[in-house]
Amino acid sequence: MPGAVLVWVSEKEPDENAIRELENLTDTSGYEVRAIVSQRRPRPDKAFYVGKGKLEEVKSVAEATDSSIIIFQNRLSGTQLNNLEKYLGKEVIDRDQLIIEIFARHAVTNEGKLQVELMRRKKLLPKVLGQGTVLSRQGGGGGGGGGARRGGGEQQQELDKRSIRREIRDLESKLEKLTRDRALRRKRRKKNAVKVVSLVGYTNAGKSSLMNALTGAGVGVEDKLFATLDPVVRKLNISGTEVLLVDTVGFISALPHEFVDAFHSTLEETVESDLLIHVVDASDPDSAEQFDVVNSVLREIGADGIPVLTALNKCDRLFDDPVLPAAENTVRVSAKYGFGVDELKEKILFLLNNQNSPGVH
Ligand SMILES: Nc1nc2c(ncn2[C@@H]2O[C@H](COP(=O)(O)OP(=O)(O)OP(=O)(O)O)[C@@H](O)[C@H]2O)c(=O)[nH]1
Ligand SMILES: [Mg+2]
Repeated sequence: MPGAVLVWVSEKEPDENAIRELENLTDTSGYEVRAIVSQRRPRPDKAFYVGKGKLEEVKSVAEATDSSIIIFQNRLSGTQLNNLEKYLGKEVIDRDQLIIEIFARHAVTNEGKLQVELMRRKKLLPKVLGQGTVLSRQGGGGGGGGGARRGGGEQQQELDKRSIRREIRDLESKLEKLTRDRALRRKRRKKNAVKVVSLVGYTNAGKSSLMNALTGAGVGVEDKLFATLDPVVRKLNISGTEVLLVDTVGFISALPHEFVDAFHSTLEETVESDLLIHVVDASDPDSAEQFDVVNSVLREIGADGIPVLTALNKCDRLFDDPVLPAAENTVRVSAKYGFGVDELKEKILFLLNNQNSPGVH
């Protein structure tokens, strides 16, 4: 596996769980974490994000560990990305790009691939726009290029910018068509009065495992982040009542800004559900924070107001009570061992038949 150096800049001491998450993302996208360089800094440097001394440290650590990529936890501007790549002489990406690359690996359907391409293009645009900016410090890492060449560069930049914008428009119109197709399918379902139940939750919480436990669907399960990207729909029969169960993309803290826009057609599936099952990895020390992240994404996409059933999953790993309080619509389950699945089915049926229950708060 190619090596990566992680760079972490924060005001306070970096949080251990958040570092572990970045390591998992890095590992999932096929890089080996060789070193982590962190810096406490109240405000990022405009040109390089990190300070001068840190920049030198990153450079020498990357060389000493033979790493081919530098991954920043922090969101970088187009100018910072370009400056860093030039100075360090290696590929530099931020956490957003890392997530988008994982999405790209896991997209299977045409729709999923288009959504990922749209995110990629949107993320690429600021980098292209930042290319004309001259390094504002340290004179740059290797020859500034003469006037004639710079003129050519600007022309190239303009061409790149236009072609990326055109690609974005193309992708958006292709996706719009797919969104309309989905809406049509939903209308048909509604006419047939089939209820739709969507599994939502933090990535790796066990949504696909629970889908399998509920329906025997055989959906891919992996100890990887964003293993599921494209929505999977399966029939679920509960005591003679047939419902449709949807397994979909998981959420993560600080999702790339481009996500909600690009994944519009997939997220609509969630927004139009009759019931949400919020799957929580109750064995994760960060489960309370993850619970809040998922709720805020649900609010952002307009899925608050839909009744929610909380499934505290991975209870087989718990020796103590889960961190989250056992609220009214909460079931403790283990998708892996099938524990609590019957109770979950009963609650699904009950909530679908009593649609006045509260949604996300
Ligand atoms: N111990 C235990 N492990 C579980 C349980 N449910 C899921 N897992 C494991 O958790 C990991 C993630 O499970 P998935 O079902 O792929 O999770 P997901 O929420 O669909 O994840 P993404 O699609 O990546 O967002 C896998 O390694 C599963 O085997 C459970 O009840 N107990
Ligand atoms: Mg999954």
